[in-house]
Amino acid sequence: MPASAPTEAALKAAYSAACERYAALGVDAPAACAALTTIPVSLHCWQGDDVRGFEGVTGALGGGLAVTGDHPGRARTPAELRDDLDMALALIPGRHRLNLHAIYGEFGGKQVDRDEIDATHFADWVAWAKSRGVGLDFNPTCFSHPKAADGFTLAHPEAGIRRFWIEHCRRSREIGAALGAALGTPCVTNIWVPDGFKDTPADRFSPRARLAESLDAVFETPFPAEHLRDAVEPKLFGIGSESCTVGSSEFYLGYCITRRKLLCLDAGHYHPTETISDKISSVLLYLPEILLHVSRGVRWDSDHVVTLTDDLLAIAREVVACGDPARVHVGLDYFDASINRVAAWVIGTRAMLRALLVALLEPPAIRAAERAGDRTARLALQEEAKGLPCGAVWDHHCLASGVPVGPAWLDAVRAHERAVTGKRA
Ligand code: RNT
Ligand code: ZN
Repeated sequence: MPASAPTEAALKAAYSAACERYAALGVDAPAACAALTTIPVSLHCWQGDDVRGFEGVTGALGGGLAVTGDHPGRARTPAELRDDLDMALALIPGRHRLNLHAIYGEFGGKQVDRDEIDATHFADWVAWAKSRGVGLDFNPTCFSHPKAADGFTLAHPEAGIRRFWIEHCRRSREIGAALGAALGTPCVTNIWVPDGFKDTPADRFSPRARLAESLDAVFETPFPAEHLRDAVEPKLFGIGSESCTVGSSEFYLGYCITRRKLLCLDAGHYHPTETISDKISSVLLYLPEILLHVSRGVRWDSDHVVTLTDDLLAIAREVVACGDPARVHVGLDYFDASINRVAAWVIGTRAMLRALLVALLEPPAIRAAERAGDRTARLALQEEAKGLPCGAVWDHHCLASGVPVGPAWLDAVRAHERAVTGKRA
């Protein structure tokens, strides 16, 4: 017998019972839902096309990144990518953002090298974002390019190559500032460079000094904070840079604190047992704002689709527990080509939002127990909280936001696959 979707009346009844249950614990569930709508998640454009972009040259994915899988239907043009994003956004409650990479510019069939890009190449993205009411974020693309073929960009030993990537990153910041100005919401522009060593370097100091110097050159021009927020992203290792990454965690933590930049914490960029949830409160003590790249590493920085794991719940909890979620820009970063790419966006973004909702619904008695020094009660209440009816609140939040409740969103993705993505060669 096919399962039937719950009726609206059943969803509302479950929600009102859940609200009562939460209210008894001092938690205002409708207020939690209202708070959730104020937290945007930046969807990463690169899930839609396996990090290929629209430069027109189909080089291999570089920078030690890897996309695996051969599910049909990746977006091949900006119009297709926007179409797929529209589908995904229609299935996710709330207003969100789109995170673009420089290679997703629209170059009109011309060869425009990375040191020649400007805001005009993103005019159609701005028009789309305006009409959808979404903000844009941006990233220079310092990989998948002949001048990054040996694995070095901003820390390259040759000054000419460094200059090329400095120019690319400067232009990326100009574009970011233009996007932010056009849309009236600051564009978080995040720099990640792959620079690193496959095998034991003889000199770790000089490349790091070069990276700091290049970054300082990139950040020379100030832009208003209402238009642009600069972020930089550390990493532990990549494929082909297993022994030493120039832009390590310590490198960028020091850089951000001394240069007042946003630190980007990517969940896949640390040792496999190291989590970013514990880092959030530490770095927020020293930096006004940070960026998250929420991802899911499986055994390594594999960039699996984000799901509702303990790790994700812990990250969301810390975003909320810091007291001002606006200080944490939440972005997604994964790429899976083995499943429907629109579904990958929807699954990951809904998981992120559900984790944030769970955090917003946390009973205050847990913190109170800790303040009172009652570790037994803290642990008991943490465990009991896992059984609270957050699912009923989430379902109602989806209903109230006009998006499908439960797995019903999959029907829309399947229809889109039949009519659109499945027909792509
Ligand atoms: C790479 C970084 C970086 C990229 C994107 C495509 O390890 O996580 O953020 O994934 O820029
Ligand atoms: Zn990342």
